[in-house]
Amino acid sequence: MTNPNIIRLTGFIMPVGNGAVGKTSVSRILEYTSRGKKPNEEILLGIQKTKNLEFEYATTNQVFGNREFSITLQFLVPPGQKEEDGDPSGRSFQQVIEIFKETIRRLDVVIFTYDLSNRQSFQDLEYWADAVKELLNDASHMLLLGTHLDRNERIELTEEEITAGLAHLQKKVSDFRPGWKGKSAHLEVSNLTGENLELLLRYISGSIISSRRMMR
Ligand SMILES: Nc1nc2c(ncn2[C@@H]2O[C@H](COP(=O)(O)OP(=O)(O)OP(=O)(O)O)[C@@H](O)[C@H]2O)c(=O)[nH]1
Ligand SMILES: [Mg+2]
Repeated sequence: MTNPNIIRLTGFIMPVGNGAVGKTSVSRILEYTSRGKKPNEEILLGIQKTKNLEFEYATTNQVFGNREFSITLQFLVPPGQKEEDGDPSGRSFQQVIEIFKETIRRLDVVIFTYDLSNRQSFQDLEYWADAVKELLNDASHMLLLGTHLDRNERIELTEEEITAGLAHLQKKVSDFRPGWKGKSAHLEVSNLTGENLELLLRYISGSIISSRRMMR
């Protein structure tokens, strides 16, 4: 039976970042997390390079304050292929955005995604801030997400580097959009072991609620 007191919301989330950082993986695996399941290698192995805009979603029940919410996270997952890569085997991020930008009306959360074992993918987030900034609105929240937390060859990004990186992304967005008042945070997860994915689900849910309140 559906509970009439539950507040239902759908939020739109776009993960951006270099190829193979785990944008599709995290969007797909969160659906398993929302059903209380752990990910496994088989699911990850079935994920292929993104060549167009992909859609994944997960629905989660969360309590904030004394309110119960049923939140649908609608992920819009673009390719990590950059226009200048000139790879003809799939559409680039820019080609996909050119096609879909009129249909993407609001993003509640942008997830700047990098692979914790690949420093370049962290450094390139600046590129992705430039690439995605026109799709944001003043209440879009931003999350800096490190994947591959399970890897042993993790690069050691210090807390200062992460904080500075996040501040840099915030500045890019607010220079472009002076009225921007979204919130930012960072989190590290593993799409293989599921570590911190419940926290991610809750963080994104809270961001959607907050972003909606700001737009009122
Ligand atoms: N060990 C481990 N592997 C991961 C993790 N996240 C993703 N992968 C693997 O990394 C590879 C790339 O993941 P994708 O989700 O396809 O990456 P993407 O960012 O969507 O890449 P593009 O579609 O090319 O832009 C896949 O083979 C995944 O199995 C993680 O947290 N840990
Ligand atoms: Mg992908």
